[in-house]
Amino acid sequence: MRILILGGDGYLGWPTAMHLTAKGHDVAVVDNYLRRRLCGEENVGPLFDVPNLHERVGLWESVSGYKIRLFIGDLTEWEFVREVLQTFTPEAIVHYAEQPSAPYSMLNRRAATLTLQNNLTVTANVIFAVKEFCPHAHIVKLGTMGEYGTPNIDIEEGWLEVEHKGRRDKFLYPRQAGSLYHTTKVMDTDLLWFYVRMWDIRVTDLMQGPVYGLYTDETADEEKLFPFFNYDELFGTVLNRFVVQAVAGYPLTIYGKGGQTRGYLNIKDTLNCVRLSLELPPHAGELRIFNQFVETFSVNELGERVQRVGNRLGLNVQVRPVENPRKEAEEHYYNPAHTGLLELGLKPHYLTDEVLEQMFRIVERYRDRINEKAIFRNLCVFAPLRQYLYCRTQQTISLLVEWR
Ligand code: USQ
Repeated sequence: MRILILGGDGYLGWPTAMHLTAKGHDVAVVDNYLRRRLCGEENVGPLFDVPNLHERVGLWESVSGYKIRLFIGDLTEWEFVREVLQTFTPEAIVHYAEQPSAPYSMLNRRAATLTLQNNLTVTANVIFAVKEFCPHAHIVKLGTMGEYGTPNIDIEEGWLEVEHKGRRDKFLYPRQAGSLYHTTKVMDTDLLWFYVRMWDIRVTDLMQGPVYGLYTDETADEEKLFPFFNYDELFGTVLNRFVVQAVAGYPLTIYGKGGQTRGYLNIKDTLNCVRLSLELPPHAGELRIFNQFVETFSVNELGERVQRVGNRLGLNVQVRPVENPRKEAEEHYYNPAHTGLLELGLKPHYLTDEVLEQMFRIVERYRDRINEKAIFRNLCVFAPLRQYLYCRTQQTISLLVEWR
C-alpha cells in the first residue's frame, strides 16, 4: 500500500515509517520540524540528538534496504499539501502532524493559537486534499483518550447509544477534554465525522493513551534510529519522564494526589495498531473509532513500579508529590472499553519489569546529558516556596491521618 505519514519526524511518526516499510509498504513521510523548533524555543531538548529526516532516511536504507520518500514542508500551506498529494497519490494517510503536547498548549496565548491553527488547519487540509486528489484514501487519524476526559461512567469505544424519552439513537461518546491540545483533537474528530457524513470519506480515529518506550523491532540497538525521547515537563510523557528522573536521582514528580488514571501502551503497540488499522480499513462513509491502549495505571502505580525496578538496579529512587501544574481530576473513576484493536489482531506488549529495565539501561547511557532544569520548570519566582509549602502540608496531612 502507498502510505503517506504526516508528522514523520515525531516520536511516533518515524518508528511508524520504518515499521511500515519493513512490512512491505511503500512509504513517504512529511514534516516541517515543528516539534524540534518548539523544543528549541522552550529550551527542552530530547535525551539524545536525533539526526534530521534526510539522515535518518539514508541510514534506514543503508541498514534495511528499504527506501522512504521525504517531503519537508508545512502542511498548513495548501500549495505544499497539493504538491505532496499529487506527487505521491497515497492509498492511505497516517495523520500525526499535530502539536502534541497538552502542557505546551496551555503555556500562553501564542502557544494556544499555534496549537489551534496548526492542528485544525492540517486536519482540514488533509480532508480537502483527500476529497480532491485521492477520494478513496483511508485517513488514519491519531486522536487521544484525553478527548473523553474522566467521566464518572464507563467510556465506550467512540460511540454511545442513548435512550431518551422512549427513543434510541447513537452519538459520538461525549467529549470533555482537559487541555487545549486535547480540545483540538475533539475538534478534529468533529471535522472528520462531518466530512464522513458529507463526502463519504473513510476514516479511522485512534484514541490513543500516553505511549512509553524507545525500542521497536526496527530500531534494534541502532541508536541513530531511535525516536525523540523527551523527558521535560512539556513534551515528555509520564513514564518516560519517571525513568529519566530515577536515573538522574531526581524524585519522581507525582502531580497532586497521583490518582490520575490513563490507558498506556508500549510504542511497539502503537505501530501495530496503526498497521492493523491500515491493513483492515473501514468502508467508505464510515468513521471507525478505536480506543488505543492496552492497560490502565494511576500515576502512583507508575511511580511505584519505576521505584521498585530502579531500586533493584541499584538506584535510590525517591518519590515526591508536587503541586499539580495541571487542572485535572486527581482521583476519579476510569473504565474505558478497548476491544476493537484486539479484535483486529493486536497482540499487546505489557509493562513488565523487564520492559522497564530495558528503558533504564538505555537512559543510563545518556545520564550525563540529563538537564535537571528541564524536568520541572519553576514557572514563577514563588514556585519553589509554593512547592516547599505544598510538600510540608501533604506530609502533615499524612501524619494526621496515620495518627487518627
Ligand atoms: N503526570 C505526573 N507527573 C509528571 C508528568 C505527568 O503526575 O511528571 C501526570 C499528568 O498530570 C497526567 C498523566 O500523568 O495526569 C499523563 O500525563 P502525560 O504527560 O504522560 O500525558 P498527556 O499530557 O495526557 O499527553 C500524552 C501525549 C499526548 C497524548 C496523551 C494521551 O503527550 O500527545 O494525546 O498522552 S491521553 O493522556 O490519554 O490523553
